[in-house]
Amino acid sequence: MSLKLSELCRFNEIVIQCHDNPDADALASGFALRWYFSRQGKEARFVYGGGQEIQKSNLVLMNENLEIGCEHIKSLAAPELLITVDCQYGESNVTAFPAAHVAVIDHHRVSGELPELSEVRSNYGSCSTVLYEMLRDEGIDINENRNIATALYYGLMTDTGDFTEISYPSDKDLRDIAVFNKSMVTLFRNSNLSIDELRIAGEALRNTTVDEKRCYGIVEAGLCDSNILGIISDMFLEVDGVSSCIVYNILPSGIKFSVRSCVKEVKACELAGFVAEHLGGGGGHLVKAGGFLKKDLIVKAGIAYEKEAISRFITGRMNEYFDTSTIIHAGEYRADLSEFARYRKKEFDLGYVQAKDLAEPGSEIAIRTLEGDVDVTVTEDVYIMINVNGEIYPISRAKFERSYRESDAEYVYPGEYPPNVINNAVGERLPLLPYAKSCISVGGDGIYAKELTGRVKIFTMWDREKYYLGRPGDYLAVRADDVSDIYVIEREIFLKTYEPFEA
Ligand SMILES: [Mn+2]
Repeated sequence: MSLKLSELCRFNEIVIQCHDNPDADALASGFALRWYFSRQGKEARFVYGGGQEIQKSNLVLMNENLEIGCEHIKSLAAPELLITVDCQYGESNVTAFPAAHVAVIDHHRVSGELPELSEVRSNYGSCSTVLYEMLRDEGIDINENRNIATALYYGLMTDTGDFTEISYPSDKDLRDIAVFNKSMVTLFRNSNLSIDELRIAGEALRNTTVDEKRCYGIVEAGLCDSNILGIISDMFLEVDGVSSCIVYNILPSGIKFSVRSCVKEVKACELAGFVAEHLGGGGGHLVKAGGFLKKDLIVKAGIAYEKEAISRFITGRMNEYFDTSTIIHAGEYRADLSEFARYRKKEFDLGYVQAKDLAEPGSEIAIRTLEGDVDVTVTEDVYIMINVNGEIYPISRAKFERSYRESDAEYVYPGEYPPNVINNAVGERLPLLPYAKSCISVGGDGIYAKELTGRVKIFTMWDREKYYLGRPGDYLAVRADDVSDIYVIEREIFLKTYEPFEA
């Protein structure tokens, strides 16, 4: 997947769309893309949907002062080409508009099937950086237009916590190269809140609840833009003793909330998903996330749609999250094997890749497993398994050799979407299939496993910073030949691929 902007010029009627509740990065990306088209003699529209018009002061100023002209729309007659920027078509925060063709330019994790015309660089700090590079690839210098350079710089700045979360070379390039309008950026930066929003934040912060045992905080805020919820939660997280928090407000149609976490034991995106389970949706990043609970679903669940009942519900969900998750650190945990039964893998044709075929030894790659992402340093001894359903996970060469036998058969991938890993240093996606070889499971010593009755977070031998999540019904597994190697197997995969084994 590598999209060039010039490939999009074969279309004539073009609409650029960013996510609902646009942020600075979304505005900047669409702005730069529309500028590109206008240079090619094509007039594109730049729009966003959703119930709310941009309210946050810095974004209103940015949209007006830089002449971005992003329009809020309710409906759209299907254009020839719809390009989503800073988001992916089909996502829950992207109002679905019809289009004859769809393209995607983004920097978030891939969330579903991508159209053929897409460029997603998941490890980039901002979509502004993606646009900066795509323009450069067309021989266009962003500094030809001061407003474009200013928008892209500010988009990157706001998406990376004032550049503090920057680590990729291209992000640094944009930061250092952009010749931006300093007074404009200073103005935006100091217009983050309106006076009413400052009062809403102040009022909200007077009524914080902190659970000292579980180290979380809860705040209900008044009516405000969802970005303000984020600002309040950022501030709340700074408090000593608060390592995760949720800030919400009650809207006529449902409850909007923002989640933060500064500890590796709590992924903000997972906590947001837990709070919203069955009642709406939640997600985001490890540190910052958010979500929405739909009023009709809340009422249907028997919860009164009023302050007190909602507060009790949110507190209950938070307590449940912390009380029902067990944290396991591989290597420190000693499994009580009397609770486990022994299993071995059925004989299957599987695939594997040697990590060194994908990236230089020493480089760090991100492997997206079913139970969570792991960052792994490439060595001669790292292999990546491609399991029966096409999902992937890392395995050491020694364990691979004990459990699998190489086969001469050509490898046929069983899944729908070809798997990738990401080279973290450059944010590049590396497809596995060109290097995949066939192997057959030989059983080996097998594993000890037991069905989970609660949620388990496992910091495996592979990654001490990010956990695998196991849910009730999944299986906790320990390798029989190395009981310190503990992990989670998703229920369906376990039932499909393992059988009882008497040694
Ligand atoms: Mn962004």
